[in-house]
Amino acid sequence: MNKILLTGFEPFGGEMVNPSWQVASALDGEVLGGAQVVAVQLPCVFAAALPALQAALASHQPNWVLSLGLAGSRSVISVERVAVNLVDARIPDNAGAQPVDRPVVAGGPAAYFTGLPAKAIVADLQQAGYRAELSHTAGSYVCNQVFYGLMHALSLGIVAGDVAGDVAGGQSGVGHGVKGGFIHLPPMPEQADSHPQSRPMALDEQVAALRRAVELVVADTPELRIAGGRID
Ligand code: PCA
Repeated sequence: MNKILLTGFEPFGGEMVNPSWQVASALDGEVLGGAQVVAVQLPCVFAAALPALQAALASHQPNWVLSLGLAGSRSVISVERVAVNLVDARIPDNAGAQPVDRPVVAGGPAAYFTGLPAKAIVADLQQAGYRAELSHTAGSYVCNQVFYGLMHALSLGIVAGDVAGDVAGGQSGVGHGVKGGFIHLPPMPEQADSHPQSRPMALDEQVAALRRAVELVVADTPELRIAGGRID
């Protein structure tokens, strides 16, 4: 059966929960659009997140990869369109590291676009009544690092190699054609005190919305992408 790898992050920034892992783990094992969901948690640690992603790619050999993260300052589900080759940490990661002005992959392209039908996902979620938007920045913290590292690995056809750009070291696992992308989630109601400027979204609502998003990722066709049209 086809597989979609859904990643979520461990809590960070002193919080006890992260909706990205709550959502991913809630969908773990479901079959959506004929694909099995496999959920894997990533550490919110610059030095460890991409190796953990790489290990998950190698062991699960997915056909699609959707990574999720918390955007504590946002009030909507943000379907990310662009990953940039930049690490510029606003706060220390869970290992205490706070890298600034570094590339994710030295010598890599400035940016990658998502491989997922972002506009179609946003349009579908909005039509179904969920708060969703197209986002043109995944920030410059661990989420953007994972998004960029994922897109870099998939662009090279590396799934069993080294995400940090070692083409020669990459063995062919799942090859070109594996599609990947990133969605940021708003805080959950129990996080409201930590994010007073954001409108929280209940976990059930986030899970239901992401179920729809996964179904569209799996059902992706050129027609679906064209139907997205212009979205703000
Ligand atoms: N959000 C952070 C990293 C982990 C997470 O869930 C981010 O947006 O970079």
